[in-house]
Amino acid sequence: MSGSKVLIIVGSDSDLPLLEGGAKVLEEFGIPYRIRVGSAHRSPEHVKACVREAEAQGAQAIIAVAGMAAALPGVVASETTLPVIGVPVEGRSLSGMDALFSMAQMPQGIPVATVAIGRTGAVNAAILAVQILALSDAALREKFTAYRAKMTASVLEKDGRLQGSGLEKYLKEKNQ
Ligand code: RP5
Repeated sequence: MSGSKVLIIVGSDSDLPLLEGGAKVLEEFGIPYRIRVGSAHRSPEHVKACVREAEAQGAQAIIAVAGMAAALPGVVASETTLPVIGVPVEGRSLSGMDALFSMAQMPQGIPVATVAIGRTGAVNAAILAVQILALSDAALREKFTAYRAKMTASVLEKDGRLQGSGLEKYLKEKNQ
């Protein structure tokens, strides 16, 4: 999509189900994004082309999602000066630790902002992208501040209810 502010690139279409929550966050903030499939190992030239295209279209952050020997975020980071956020995928073995270390243990000079493994990481990656975009967008910054305030209010509301009802009733109502 022309004008996408965030590129999300996944190492395989098997990573796509993970993206739901993160994509929802970007939509909530009205941020145009594009999702591409491109493997650092299986289609390196295509990955480079995706990065070039995203830069040309004005992307300001890239979210790279990959599992196993997850070279994708590092390779993307080496191809661009845009900030790259890496989401480790919980693969079929090693519980995603392989991907986590591949992203977090980048050599000095080419960082990948690595978030949590799996769906939570995908949501946090999207939130981080919003924060990056908000640096140069006052209206977005305001929206993000309201989002945070809503989160805080929700915790306070839960605590208030717990104080009022006690543990047993609270859990019963929560599980209904
Ligand atoms: C990684 O290998 C991908 O990001 C994916 O998480 C994993 C497995 O890929 P498939 O074999 O499912 O295509 O490169």
